[in-house]
Formats: sequence, structure tokens, C-alpha cells
Amino acid sequence: MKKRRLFIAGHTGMVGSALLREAQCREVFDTVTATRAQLDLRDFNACLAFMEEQRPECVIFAAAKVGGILSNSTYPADFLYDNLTLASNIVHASFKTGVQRLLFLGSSCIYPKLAPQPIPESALLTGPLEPTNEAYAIAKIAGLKLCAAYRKQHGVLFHSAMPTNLYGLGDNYHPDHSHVIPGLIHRFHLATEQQLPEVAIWGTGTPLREFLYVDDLASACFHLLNLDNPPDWVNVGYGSDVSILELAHSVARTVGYQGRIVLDSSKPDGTPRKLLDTSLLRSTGWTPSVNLEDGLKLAYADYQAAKAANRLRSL
Ligand code: GFB
Repeated sequence: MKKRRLFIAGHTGMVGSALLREAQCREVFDTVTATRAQLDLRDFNACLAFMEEQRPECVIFAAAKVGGILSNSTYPADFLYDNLTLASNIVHASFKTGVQRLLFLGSSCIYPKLAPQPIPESALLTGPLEPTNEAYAIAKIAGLKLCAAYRKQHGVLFHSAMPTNLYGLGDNYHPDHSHVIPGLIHRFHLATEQQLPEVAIWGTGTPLREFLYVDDLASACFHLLNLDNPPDWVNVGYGSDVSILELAHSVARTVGYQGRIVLDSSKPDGTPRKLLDTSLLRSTGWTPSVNLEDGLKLAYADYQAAKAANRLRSL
């Protein structure tokens, strides 16, 4: 059987590398990738030349400028410009070179700050966004709408998946720029090594977050690529959430930290809750398989291995 030629845009990031691992297990794909040094996805002509040369039939769009709450709120221009540019370049170059199918990855932050919980897909554009990640959210909404518009106007199968907060192998462990799980793994690990009596977590500890292990997202993406008539966008979540304080205790247990957990209320909380309604995706036959406890163990083992090999990502 002829393999489908698949371009994974952004294969060196946490999501892209999970997609690459999953694609390599699925023998139906012949996977194409390009490092940032080989291809600057913010350069439209370079994108077009690459796609013309490689001629993928299918694209998964995992390239993005991402970061946690502090990074998003400190660098809104970078988050908006980079992500808008990536979306318009990759979608348009794919269309111009005859790509038949494209899956665009967004984020649960596209929904209004005070959306009903769990958040259905229909909540999109029904209210104001959470200010700490408005720039990123607007770029992701634009990307989703771009795919839907190309599908409507040109009949190409460009569609989107909106994952909840992700974590897992190859995460970014920068102390300020990372998301909460890698941020806490790093902080609790150092505190254990240095025998510190307490660790501060950001905000009030009360926000609720849903976390999905990145390999589950990768399996959901390939599931979506196999649907004949996928929704324009679909939520990809775990199905339940935890408070940030509960999460901090779980990370402390995973790392083996036994000191106190205190709150640093000078840092922002962000949106109070963002639990996705995943009934649409589940109705197509997909469910996640890694629970938070197991996922944290896998992520911490990866952190330790990366640290020992001096290849910890800290961007
Ligand atoms: O993961 P996080 O940065 O993303 O923060 P968001 C989640 C919650 O954890 C917030 C708290 O309430 C933080 O205040 N938190 C506690 C910490 N300690 C820490 C810490 O050490 N580091 C971090 N980062 N947070 C992101 C968006 O929002 O969600 C992105 O900024 C993206 O755009 C992502 O969409 C999915 O869930 O608040």
C-alpha cells in the first residue's frame, strides 16, 4: 500500500515530537520534517519552496510560539505576530501546493474567560477572552477560522483540534516561561536537592485546570485524520480538572518533596477554570489513556533523564 506523505510542522517541540513518535508507529505515513535551521516557517516563500519540493499530501500543524501564563502576558506582540504568521504561511502554502488534508492545533484558551463549564465548541466567540493569553488566543482563533474558510471556499479538508493544557516528554522547563507542570517539576526538584523548607507556587492555588498527556493528544490527532468528515474544530481534553494547589501536592509527591507549599500571590491566576467538553470527540470513538498521576511520573522521569544528559529544554 502507498504510504501517505505527512509533513509535521514543528516536530522538535513537545507536541511535534509526540506526533513524530506516533507517526513512526503507524506504518501508513511517510513523514517529512524540517528543523528551524532548515526552514523558517515565518518566511512564506521558504514555506512554499519547501512544500513544492516535498509535496506532502497531509500536514499536521504543531508549530507555535507557546509559553505559560507569565510568558504570554509579558510578550503579547511575539505571541500574536509569530502565531498569526505561522498560521497564514502554513495554511496558504499547503493550499497552494495541493495539500489535501491539514490539521491545525490550537488551544483551549480560544474560549471566553467565563465560558460555561465544561466548555463546548459552540462557546467560541461568545464573550471576552482571558487577558493573560488574549494575544495567543486571537492568533489561534484566526488559524482555526482560516482553516474553516479554506475548507468552505476551496473544498480542502483543513480542520482543527483544540487541546487543553498539555504536559509530557520534552516539555520546556524554563523557570519563568514554562507552563505550570514543568515549572513545578523543576522547582520541586531543585527544592528537594537543596533541602529547602518551602516552595512557592504562583497565584492563589484555586484556579482549576485540565491536563492532557501529550501522547494522548498525538493519538487524538491521528484519530481525527482518519475521520471522513471531521468537525471544523474539536476539543481534545482529559475530561476532569484539578486545582493548582492539588496539582502542586501531586507534583511534590511525584518528586518526593516533603516541605511546605506556600502561595506567591504577586503572580497571576489567569482564567478561573477551563475544562473542555469533550463529548464531540468521544462520540467519534476516542478516549484518553494516561491519567495525571501516571503522566506526572512519566514527565518527571523524562525530566531527570534530560537533566542527567544535559539536554533539558529551557527556552
Ligand atoms: O500553565 P499556566 O502557565 O497556563 O498556569 P494557563 C496555570 C496556572 O498555574 C495559573 C499557576 O493559575 C498559574 O498562576 N501556577 C502556579 C504556575 N505555579 C506556577 C508556575 O510555577 N508556573 C506557571 N506557569 N504557572 C496558558 C496560556 O494559560 O494555557 C497559554 O498562557 C496556553 O496561552 C495554555 O493556552 C494552554 O492555563 O493559565
